[in-house]
Amino acid sequence: MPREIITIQVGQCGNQIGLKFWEQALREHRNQLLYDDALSSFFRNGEMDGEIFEEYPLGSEINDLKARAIVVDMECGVINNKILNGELSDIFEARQVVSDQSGAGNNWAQGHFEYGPMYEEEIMDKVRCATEKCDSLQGFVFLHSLGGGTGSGLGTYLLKSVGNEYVNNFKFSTCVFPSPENDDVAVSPYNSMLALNCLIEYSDCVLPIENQSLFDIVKRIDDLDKYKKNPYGTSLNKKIAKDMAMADSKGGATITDSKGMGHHFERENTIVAHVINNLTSSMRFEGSLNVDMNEITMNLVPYPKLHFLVSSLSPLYQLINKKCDPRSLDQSFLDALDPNYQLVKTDPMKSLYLACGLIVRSKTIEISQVNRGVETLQDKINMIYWNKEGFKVGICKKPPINQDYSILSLCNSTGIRGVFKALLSKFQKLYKHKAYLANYEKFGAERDLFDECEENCAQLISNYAQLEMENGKEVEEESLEEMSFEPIV
Ligand SMILES: Nc1nc2c(ncn2[C@@H]2O[C@H](COP(=O)(O)OP(=O)(O)OP(=O)(O)O)[C@@H](O)[C@H]2O)c(=O)[nH]1
Ligand SMILES: [Mg+2]
Repeated sequence: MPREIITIQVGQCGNQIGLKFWEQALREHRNQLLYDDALSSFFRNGEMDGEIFEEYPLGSEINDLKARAIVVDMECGVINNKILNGELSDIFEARQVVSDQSGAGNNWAQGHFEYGPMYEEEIMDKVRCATEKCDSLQGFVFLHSLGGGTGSGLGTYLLKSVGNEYVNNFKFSTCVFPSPENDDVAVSPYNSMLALNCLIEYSDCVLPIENQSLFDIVKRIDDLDKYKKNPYGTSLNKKIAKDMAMADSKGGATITDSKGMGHHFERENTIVAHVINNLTSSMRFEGSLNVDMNEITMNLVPYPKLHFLVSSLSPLYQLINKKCDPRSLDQSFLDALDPNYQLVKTDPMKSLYLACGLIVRSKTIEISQVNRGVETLQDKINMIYWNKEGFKVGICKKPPINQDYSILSLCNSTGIRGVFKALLSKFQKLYKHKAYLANYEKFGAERDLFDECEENCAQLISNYAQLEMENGKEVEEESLEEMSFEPIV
């Protein structure tokens, strides 16, 4: 059975989220003694012998764990400070890392057309090295943002390179979409659209995460937290305290400092890492009903290009603040339909669902409880007419640390088109004025490419709309058919 997953984390955002994910995953496996099949999906076990990492076989005691990860950034700050010299430096080997000095300057084209060809060979060599250490490679998880230059441009370049070489292994992309209201990168709509164009074509499954959703969740946590009344102590005068609270809650401090010192999306990334942890939990631990990422992709993506998932996690607010949000199990199932629990904002009641996945983590949950939760959801949502039963459920018997249970829902729903519509309109506002285009043309991103991206995004939006229309018609016809059996009175 295919097993190992290789994570490719690119750019500042990809690496900061990656780091949080590895940190949480390590904590979850802290008390484990033996290196088993499940653990080997994300980690290698062994010991350093000089420069070489000597691998131990399955079934051996856990010694040194190394992440099956490729770490790439064209700026060296995060890599030097946090990856190679941070608390988790032991789980990365220098040979897994590729970095440069100056970054891609928030320019997709520089990341894609300059750094792509420049670093392709070096990075792909590292990818090959990582795959050679796998018994049976399952696929790749990419972590990156879309709004900057490296994660967006080079990240999508690597997605293509990996796709060309590993045709039969899935490519799963976890991507952070810039906040439309609070982003420091003026050209982020260009970068995101250029990246989206590649994701539509080359990724098997995308988990979009909107920074605005993360900021809103964090703000709600702050609003709920009584301690936050005066978080900055009594010695500060009220005005400074107020300004800081404002900046924090808007994500303002986060944004203006995103490339420098200060707040580094700490809480936002903690949330994303929890999502990835839940997503991968049933691969990392033995469970009664395991689903791997291959199955998720297979079950949730009925049309190849409509492969964008809406995720929500519950309990959510407690992850950051223990005092928030106690949820009952039944409530947690329903949170799958609450935009306040979604990592990308959609309107569940106005969406058509093509397929849904639930990953439930609990030691004690019974199948009957899960079935009841699924039935409640089925009653509430509008599922496409040919897939009324389209729920895929995974159960992992190991709950997250400090929680009794958690439910991650992953839905393929037409509601996601709102995200693309908003992005397209932001893009068009800039493109209409041909703003900043010279910066992109300089690196080989011509207007043809911009036009292509615009068309493909519009096409994607219309594909979702079409499904809604067709479903409406089918449902109408079905009910007419039913009616035709009624006795005529
Ligand atoms: N959630 C989250 N968003 C981030 C983080 N770091 C940056 N961003 C967002 O990502 C976008 C910028 O991308 P970065 O990842 O900083 O850029 P990069 O990939 O390093 O590319 P360059 O620096 O341009 O070479 C903006 O929308 C930021 O708000 C992070 O750690 N977490
Ligand atoms: Mg950067």
